[in-house]
Amino acid sequence: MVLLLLLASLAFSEEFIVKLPEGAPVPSGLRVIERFKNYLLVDVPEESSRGQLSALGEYVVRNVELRLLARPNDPLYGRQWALKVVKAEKAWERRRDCSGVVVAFVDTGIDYLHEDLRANLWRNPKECSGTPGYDDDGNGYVDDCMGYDFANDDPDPMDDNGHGTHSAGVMGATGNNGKGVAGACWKAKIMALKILDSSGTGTAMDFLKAVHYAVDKGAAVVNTSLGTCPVGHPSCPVQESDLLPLREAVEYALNHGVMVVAAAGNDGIDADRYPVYPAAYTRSYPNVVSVCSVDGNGELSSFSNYGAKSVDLCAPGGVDSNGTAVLSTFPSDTYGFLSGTSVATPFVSAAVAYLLLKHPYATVSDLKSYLLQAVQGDLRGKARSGGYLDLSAVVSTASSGGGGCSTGSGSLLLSLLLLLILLTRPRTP
Ligand SMILES: [Ca+2]
Ligand SMILES: [Ca+2]
Ligand SMILES: [Ca+2]
Repeated sequence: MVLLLLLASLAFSEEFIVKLPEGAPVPSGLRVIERFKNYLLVDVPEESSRGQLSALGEYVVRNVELRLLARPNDPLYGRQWALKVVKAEKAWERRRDCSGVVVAFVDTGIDYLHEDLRANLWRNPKECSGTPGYDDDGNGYVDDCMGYDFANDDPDPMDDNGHGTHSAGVMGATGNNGKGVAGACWKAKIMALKILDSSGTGTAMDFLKAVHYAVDKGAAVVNTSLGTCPVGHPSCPVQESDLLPLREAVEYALNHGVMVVAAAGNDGIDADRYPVYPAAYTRSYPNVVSVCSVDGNGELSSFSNYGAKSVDLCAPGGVDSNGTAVLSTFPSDTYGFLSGTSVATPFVSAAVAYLLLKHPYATVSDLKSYLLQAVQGDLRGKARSGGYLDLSAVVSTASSGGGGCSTGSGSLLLSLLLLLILLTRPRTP
């Protein structure tokens, strides 16, 4: 048969769907990959034989590739230039859901009723369905259903400033829901912890309490878009010795394998010389990531702190070529623009969440090293990684399971340990 000869003689091929007439037999000589009812998936070498195939069936068409439509339908998405800077669409082809990881936002609170956030908020089930006025989960906080307000010492972390709602939306505004904006994660689990008051100021004591709360309630990442003034700078009254509680909060997170993603600060200075904490703890703690800000062109924002040792990587937190800042959620079902390293930080928290989902047993050091490799641009001398976040690289690093992953002795040991645990795990009936 001519067709058979054609199939045999040509190396290059393409898949076609042949629809046979109802009840017709499968023609001989076809390289059938799969049959479904009267549809055949066949391997066809070239265009010429397609014409011959046409005589056999009702129609013959290419088996077209379907791709996930990673561009979300959120009406304001077209104005979210920062998502393009981090290559979010490419990342979303692989992953869009971070809801397997709880990310605590230690900030001004969150408008947890916001139309574009409420689906993505963490809840404390024992308190949400518990007894009013009673500490149902025994964690020392009464009725903390939606998180806690440490600034006013009450269980309502509603945002009375706007900053925390904006930050939360950057990481986890509900994507593809036909409303507002898209977060770097379309689905998320965001814990609202308010330590900054309506004017945006808070204390080290409340930071300590909030980090303990986050860790004790199972958060894997603490997003902290706040910090001290640049220590050592004449304008800053803070002494290093005053910072022990802040340091111990970071240590508490470290001891429980929790990452702390922190803003590098908006003083436009070298943080190696004038460190802003907690971000600058990246120098001594593997669970801390310090985030600087880039503009739409991938260059360091003029306000952003930098530092070859004290800053890890940047993310978009500045303005694009039109002078437009980063769009996200604002309280009362509104949307608005903000800039700052605090805006850049939740992009990196999203990246850490994606990494954790793929590598649930990775150490904080592993996570940090994956992150430092997943960068683009040229920010050498400004940040340890020498670049700014590439979310698509984060997600492919995460999906490769090997290539980009650290194979240090620590990881190897952990793998061996896991293997042993699996091998000795009792069988369930
Ligand atoms: Ca409680
Ligand atoms: Ca209660
Ligand atoms: Ca949305």
